[in-house]
Amino acid sequence: MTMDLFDQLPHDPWIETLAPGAVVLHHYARQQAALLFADVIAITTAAPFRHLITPGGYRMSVAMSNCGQVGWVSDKQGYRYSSIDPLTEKSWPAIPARLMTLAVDAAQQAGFSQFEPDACLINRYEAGAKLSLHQDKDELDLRQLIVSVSLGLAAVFQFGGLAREAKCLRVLLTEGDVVVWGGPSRLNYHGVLPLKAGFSATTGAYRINLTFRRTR
Ligand code: MD3
Ligand code: FE
Repeated sequence: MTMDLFDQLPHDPWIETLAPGAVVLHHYARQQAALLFADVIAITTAAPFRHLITPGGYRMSVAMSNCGQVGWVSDKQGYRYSSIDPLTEKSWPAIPARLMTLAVDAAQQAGFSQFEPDACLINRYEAGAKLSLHQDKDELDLRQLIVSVSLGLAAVFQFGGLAREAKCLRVLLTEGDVVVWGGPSRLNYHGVLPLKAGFSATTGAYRINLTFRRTR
């Protein structure tokens, strides 16, 4: 019975610095998780999740969508940001105010006062889905930070170095964790290990990750 009282205590975000410029705000968005997920549902009703094809011809195990002025897309022609969703042939939905505020506030908490994202990539992981080690470098100005928000099932995130061969740190990202990637860590290799099956009260069988970016 008294456990319920503990569960309702507001817990401060626990801040962890992985590397210079890479700051994890553990649990930062946890109280808002259901509202944030409702925003994801609204966005992906207009711009449905889809499994993109890599330039090499492989179907990505992570399903993706976007909101914002542009969205990240991949096909046999390559990776790029596009103002038109190739699936619906319409503009992407705008970034909802709640998501925008969260990203800007988190950046500020991590010490970055100037962040105006123009794109938000939404990744949906089902059991077994993974993201291989990669760098994010399709943005015009690579000095601009990226803010990531995780919802639903937890996943093991791999944080490497500037070389693919560098040893990776493993970080468990759970619901409400927000990570700010700026400064020297912006070009570090990173990935997500295959998602373990489970059930989340917020998202059901899925993990959702949102990455807010300034692309131009
Ligand atoms: C470190 N997403 O969408 S978020 C991606 O959990 C991506 O879905 C992962 O990698 C996910 O590109 C990881 C954390 C993240 C995002 C961007 C980064 C870490 C980063 C850019 C530079 C360094
Ligand atoms: Fe990435």
